[in-house]
Amino acid sequence: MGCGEQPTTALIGLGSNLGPGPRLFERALDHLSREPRCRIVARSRWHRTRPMGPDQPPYWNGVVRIETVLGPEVLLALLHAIERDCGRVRSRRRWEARTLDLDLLDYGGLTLWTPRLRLPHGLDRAFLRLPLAEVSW
Ligand code: A4P
Ligand code: MG
Repeated sequence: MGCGEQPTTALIGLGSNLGPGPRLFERALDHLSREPRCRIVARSRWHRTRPMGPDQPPYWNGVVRIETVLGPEVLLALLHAIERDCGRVRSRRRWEARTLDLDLLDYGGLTLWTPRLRLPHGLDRAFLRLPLAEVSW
C-alpha cells in the first residue's frame, strides 16, 4: 500500500437488484483492487436476499473488508465513481431498484454524522448479517 501510513480497516457493503448483480460485484472488486491505496483482505459470498422496503425485486448482497490509507470521504468518492462505472443512475428517490449500491458500512470504528457521510452505516441490516459474519474472522 506504501506511503508508510497506518492503514484503516473498512467494511464495504454491496447491493444490487437490477442487472447481473454478481458480475457487477466482481467488476466493483476489480476496480477496488486496482486502487493502490486499498487492499481487499476478505470477501463474503454473494447472497440472494429478500428485499427490505416495498415493491422491489430480490437483491444480491455481499460485504468486503479492506485496509486502506484513504480517508473516509475520499473512499466514499471512490465508491461513488465505481457505482457510476457500473451503470448506476441516481434519482432522488431513496431505496429505488439499483444496479450497484456501495455503502461504507464501517471505517475503523469511526462515528461520523455529516450530510454526505454517516458512519457506521447499515451494520444492523438483516440482509448484511450473514455476509458480515463471513468477513469477520
Ligand atoms: N451516505 C451517507 N453515509 C454513507 C455511507 N456510510 N455509505 C450518503 C454510503 N453512502 C453514504 O446514498 C444516498 C446518500 O447517502 C449518498 O449520496 C451518500 O453520500 P444511496 O446509496 O443513494 O442511498 P440508499 O442506498 O437508497 O440508502 P441507504 O440509506 O444507503 O440504504 P441502504 O441500506 O443501502 O438500503 N434490501 C435488500 N435485501 N438488500 C439491500 O441491499 N438496500 C436498500 C437500500 C433497501 N432494501 C434492501 C437493500
Ligand atoms: Mg445505500
